[in-house]
Formats: sequence, C-alpha cells, structure tokens
Amino acid sequence: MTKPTTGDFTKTPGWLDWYTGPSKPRFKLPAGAVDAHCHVFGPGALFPYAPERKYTPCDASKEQLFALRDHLGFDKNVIVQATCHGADNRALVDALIAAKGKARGVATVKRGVTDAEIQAMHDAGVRGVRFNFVKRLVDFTPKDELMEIASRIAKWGWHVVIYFEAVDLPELWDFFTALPTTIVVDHMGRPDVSLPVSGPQFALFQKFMREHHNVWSKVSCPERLSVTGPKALNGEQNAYADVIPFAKAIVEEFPNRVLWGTDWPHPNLKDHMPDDGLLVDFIPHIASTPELQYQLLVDNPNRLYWNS
Ligand code: 0GY
Repeated sequence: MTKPTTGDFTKTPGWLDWYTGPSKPRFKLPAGAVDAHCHVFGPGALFPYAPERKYTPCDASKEQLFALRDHLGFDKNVIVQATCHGADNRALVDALIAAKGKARGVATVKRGVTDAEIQAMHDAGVRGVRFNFVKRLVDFTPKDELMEIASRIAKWGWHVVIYFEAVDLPELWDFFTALPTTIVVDHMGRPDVSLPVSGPQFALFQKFMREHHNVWSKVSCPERLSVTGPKALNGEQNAYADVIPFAKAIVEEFPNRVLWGTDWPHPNLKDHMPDDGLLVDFIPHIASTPELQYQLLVDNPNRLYWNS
C-alpha cells in the first residue's frame, strides 16, 4: 500500500502511521465477510479535518481502504465517521459513493440536520449515527439533543452506534436504554481487560446486552484494549491474549448481535500499530466455529447494513 501522508495538516505528535505492508491473513474469511468498523481520514487537502478535532490523523484515503479490503479478503466495509472530521461527513459520503454498494456508513450529525441531508446520506449508504462519549475524543453534547437526533433518524431505519468507556456505563445506562433504535456498541464498551472477565464491570455490560435485545456489540479493537499486547500468534501466547475471554464470551452468548472490524487506520495509537493481517488471524480465537464466524462476519453485518 502507498505510504500515509498528512495533507495540509500536521499530525498529532506521537501518532503512529498505519501499517503499509499488512500480512496476508492465514485465516480465510468466509465469502461475503464485512469489515464493520473502519474509517477514512481526509485526505486533509480534499476533506479538511474539523476545527473542533482533538487529534490530527495521517490521511487514510478511500482508495487505500479499498486496497486493504481486497488484500485481507473482505467483501465490504462499514465506514464509521471519526471524531477528527466532526459532523462534516463529506469524506465518508465520498467513500460510500465510490464503493458502489460495497460500503455502508455511520455518520455524525448535529441537531440542525435537515431531512433532505439525512435522505442524501441514506441514498449514499449511511445507515446509522454515532454518539461518542469518550471524553478524550469529544466535547459533551446534551442528552436531549442526542435523543432528538435518535428519534429523527429512526424514521429512516437507521441505528445508533455508541462509543464509551466501561467505567461510564452506569451513568449512561438510563440514556442508552431509552434510545428508540437498534444500538451498536463500539469495542464491547471498552472493558478494562486487566480486571476479571467474571467481575462486576464486564457483568454490567453483559447484563446490558442480555436485558436489551436491541443492543449489539462490535468485538473489535483487541489492539486498543489489550494490556499484554501483540505477542506472536505462534509463540507461547496469542496476540492480545487478555482480550480473548471477553470477546469470546460476547460472541458465544450473543452470536446474532455481534460485528467485527479492523478499525483501520487505527486512530490514536502511540505504542504499537497492528498488522491488519494478524488482526484477522485473531478472529478464530474469539469465534471458534465456522457457524460463529459466519454470523459474526457475514450474516449479522449484512442483516444490519444491507437490508435496504
Ligand atoms: C476508534 C477509536 C478511537 C477513535 C475514534 O472517532 C474517533 O476519533 O473512534 C479511539 O481513539 O479510541 O474506534 O476509531
């Protein structure tokens, strides 16, 4: 793949470039597999980063994303609006149109969004909005504004993607459980994987999914959640071994409400940048049978994103 650039912007100090030579995965993805969490960044010279952003990424264009899709063996992508583009969805919509049906999108919108703007995004392939509660990424948005947006987009059959830290789930519980749409949680609600998988923090997340059948989870981002890190897969330990029990528990209890994505180009990573091929090789450790793999990678994302 071509090297990352930074357009007209200077990337945040310490930010690692995405990996340009991903390995070919040993795990063969089933036909029709979807990378259900990835981003496009800019390029900044064409699609400037938002003034309110908390970081400046390196560019990660639609062409580079589609090359990765083909290299890894995915059929389609779900492209998620990242905070560095704020509520300016032009780069996302541009990528969706260029994908010619092989990508769907999750946008960020503000209260003032018009029906015509929602319809135009729907026509391009947007099927959800993202509400971000991770404090290092966004400024606070009042809950009544988010609830109003959720009620509006529900009419298009869209869902709400939520991104939060596990410690914040108790405080956000009432708001999340009042949302009128399907809800998709990013990265299992970011559990602290140094705590026991059977402990109260993760139990609350499991209760959230158990009691609310409209809640789905992405079992993605082991590289972001792991404390043990990227040990070799053929060594003593698997890569991101400490994340496996958490993701496996969610896949096995809720096989028809889980999604998986690479998270390319991996915003905000400063310690190590994952090889996307090795991330794909992580999948059979959390979805251990062909049936679970099919639900996670093919059936669930196609049902949620390509049903209209
Ligand atoms: C992710 C994770 C992160 C960033 C964003 O929108 C974003 O900026 O989601 C993060 O820094 O944890 O899923 O891309």
